[in-house]
Amino acid sequence: MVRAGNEDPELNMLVGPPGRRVGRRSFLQVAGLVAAAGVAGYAGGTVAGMDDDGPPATAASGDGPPISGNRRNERLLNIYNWSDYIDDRTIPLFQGQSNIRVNYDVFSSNEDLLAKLRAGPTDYDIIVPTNNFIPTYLKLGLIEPLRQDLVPNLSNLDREFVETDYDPGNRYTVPWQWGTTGVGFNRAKVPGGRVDSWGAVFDPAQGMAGHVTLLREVTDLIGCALIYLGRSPNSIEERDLADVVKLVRSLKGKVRRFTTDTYIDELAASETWLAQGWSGDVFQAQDQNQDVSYAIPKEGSLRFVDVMAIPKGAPHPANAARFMNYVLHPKVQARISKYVSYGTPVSLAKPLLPAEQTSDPSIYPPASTKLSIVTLTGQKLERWQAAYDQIVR
Ligand code: N2P
Repeated sequence: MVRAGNEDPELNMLVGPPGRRVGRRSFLQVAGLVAAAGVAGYAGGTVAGMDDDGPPATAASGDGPPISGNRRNERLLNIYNWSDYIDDRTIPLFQGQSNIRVNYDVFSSNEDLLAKLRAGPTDYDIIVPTNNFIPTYLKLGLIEPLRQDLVPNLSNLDREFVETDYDPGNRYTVPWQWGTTGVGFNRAKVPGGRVDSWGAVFDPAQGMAGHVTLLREVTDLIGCALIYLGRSPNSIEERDLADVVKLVRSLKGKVRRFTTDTYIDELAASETWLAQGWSGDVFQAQDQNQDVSYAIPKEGSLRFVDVMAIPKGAPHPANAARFMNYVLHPKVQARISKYVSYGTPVSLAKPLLPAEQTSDPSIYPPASTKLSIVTLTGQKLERWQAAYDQIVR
């Protein structure tokens, strides 16, 4: 058996210095690196065989002969994931083992992703919307059922990620990682060195002006502002939404920007001192700046699961299913989760993760933490989007 590359894949899995994050700006560079790794994987002219990631990676058949529509029988996979959401080894290792070449592109908000998918057919085989958008994708017919026969590792998923309201039985989606929305802050800059309330960003203290960022994402911006105002995180009352608009607009001059993909670097550089943000992103900033901390506000917050799905008519759905199967292997989950500091939906991966991550209540909050899951459908999607459009242009 010839393996792609000379390194022991066992070592490749978890050991090694943290590499570069696949962020928005570094994407092209990393894509080049990934492409090179893929070519190296083909060099021996063999397909990597049985290994610790599960059954032998067979040739990428199964998308069928070229058929009408967009289907293509080629060893290619086009992935569209969030920025800063993967380590830099998973894609090269998958390419080496499967002989499937990967194009990896990134987006930074659910609204951007949905708009792209609604605009017409794309070449993406895997997209990673957040769970609360899945009912909308299904209603609009934008995603197709999974080839579950190619994803035996679905059995590794924790039950709560199978018995969901958005996709019971994982007929369409496979969880990538999950997390919470909270506040990333710089202990050396914020008053008292700590944060425990949404007031930190929605009513920032004197001296914080220009160093606060909020999320450029409908669910988080509107949902957390509703929580701060003491309203239901699921409210669609016009009065509540008008109050949210008024509140966030009143922050003009204090909020530096609405962003989902620059606050990691800005927190790390001590340019932003208070960022409404997602758990793992803040921990990635903390890796670079020890003054950065994360808090889930006492008023409560939101929890999300980002899920892989296959756009309807995707060119390589079988390759997509193979990648999903790979990602569900505990060692691969551990590698990704260790790097991005988000929660894994595969508990079998936890023994492979550093204890300081699995015991961290900010990554795996106890049941007592007040966290809501918001689903954005129908009227709520319309009204929340309308409120958001009055704030973020
Ligand atoms: C990754 C952010 C993903 C969380 N940077 C948003 N659902």
